[in-house]
Amino acid sequence: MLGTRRQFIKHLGASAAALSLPAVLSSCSSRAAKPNILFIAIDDLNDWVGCLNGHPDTKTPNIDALAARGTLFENTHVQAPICGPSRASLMSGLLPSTTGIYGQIKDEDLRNNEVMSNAVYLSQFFARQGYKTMGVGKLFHGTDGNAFQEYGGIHERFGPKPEERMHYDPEWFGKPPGTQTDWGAFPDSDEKMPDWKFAQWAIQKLQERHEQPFFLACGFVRPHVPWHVPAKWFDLFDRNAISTPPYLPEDMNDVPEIAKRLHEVPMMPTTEWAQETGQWKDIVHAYLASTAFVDDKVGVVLRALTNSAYADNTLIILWADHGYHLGEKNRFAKHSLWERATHVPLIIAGPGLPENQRCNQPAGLIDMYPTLVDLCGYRVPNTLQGHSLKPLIEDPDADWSHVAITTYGRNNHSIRSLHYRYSRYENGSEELYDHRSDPNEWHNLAGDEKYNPVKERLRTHLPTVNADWHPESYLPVNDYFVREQGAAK
Ligand SMILES: [Ca+2]
Ligand SMILES: [Ca+2]
Repeated sequence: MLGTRRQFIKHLGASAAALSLPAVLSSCSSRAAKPNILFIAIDDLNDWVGCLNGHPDTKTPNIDALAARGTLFENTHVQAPICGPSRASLMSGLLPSTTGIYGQIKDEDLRNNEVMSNAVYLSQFFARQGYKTMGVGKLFHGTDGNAFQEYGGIHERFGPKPEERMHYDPEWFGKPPGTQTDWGAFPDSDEKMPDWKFAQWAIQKLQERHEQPFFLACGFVRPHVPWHVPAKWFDLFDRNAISTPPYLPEDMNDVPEIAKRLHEVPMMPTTEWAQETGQWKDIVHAYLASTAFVDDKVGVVLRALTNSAYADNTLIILWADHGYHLGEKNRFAKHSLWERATHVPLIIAGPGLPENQRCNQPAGLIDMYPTLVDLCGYRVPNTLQGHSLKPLIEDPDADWSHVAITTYGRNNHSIRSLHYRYSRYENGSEELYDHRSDPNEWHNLAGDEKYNPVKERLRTHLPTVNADWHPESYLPVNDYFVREQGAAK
């Protein structure tokens, strides 16, 4: 009976979608009417955006307004919890376990293995269909010069720096170097920030006349460290009233040893340190200020699109390359297979697409490539390892058997389903969390026999290939990786 009713609702949903969806989509069958694509990337933005309810004090009115104009995939996860491998994966449509790109990598080295030498990047796919491809800012880890026909540069990447660090330098505390982590109000105007320049470049492209459909990519770099933005963005918040995220000091007691070693980021501040020095709220304040700043730049570009000749025929997709811990799990870092580092915003909006929809089925950034191909009416190449999300845009409650997979280092994977996170490390150690009762992932259920069927089911999604490290990919952040890479080379 239930099944019959569900099928009936699904049928209704499908009919409604067929009627309401595609001004854009149905017109996609003709080559002349291909929609443009505005592809907005944000660096190191976790789920602290208003529409995802990740933090009560965050101010992201422009991203929230975009979510209200489209579909918010509220259970979206990255393929890798750091910049380089996350971006290499989503642009190639291939999992890190297939490419061997588990760590950072220079763009000029991306192609130096057999799998990647044959990959067609997302932007290149559209170029082959006759699109004009343009990009600015951080799209790959640096940028691959061949990936866009026009590239507007990355400027000074992470922004102008104060003469001296303001609040944190790992070497002040006897820690290893290797992070730009610092925070504070700097410089004195938005115009000095690379993100401001990236937005201006994108706006200029939106004001130009284009004879072909375009793929325009704009990659913002805040809230990546250093958390330096002008004072006006700090002034949006009352520092003393800012909430710190949930933290359980004994949280690591039920985490496998290999997970502790793998997740170690010795150069970064710990929560214990931030509590002792009274700086936790200041760090959160700076991250929120950086997030509000980048949200404003997203808004500037979106308003330019609305005021352009392309307002009615442009798909918009907004995403972040991975999340970030701001004190949860005793860390201020990405580099983890836990929720706050894997969970990111993903919004897809455009003329003719449903508005104000939320979908909580698991999605991955790897799904963006096939989704855009599908939404624009092209056949999805069978080499891609993601899945088109178009069925979920048509009906957010559609049956969905896929999961999101995050990989950190070779053969360490975390599977996110609708309700669970299941992580399995190379030596067989496991974690299991039930997000219905434990959204902070404090209570590892992996040792409880009651959950064996759940683990067994989730295990079937683990990648069957665990490629060797790509020869130029590296991540020497801790002893685990130094040893791994030493063994690999
Ligand atoms: Ca990043
Ligand atoms: Ca725990």
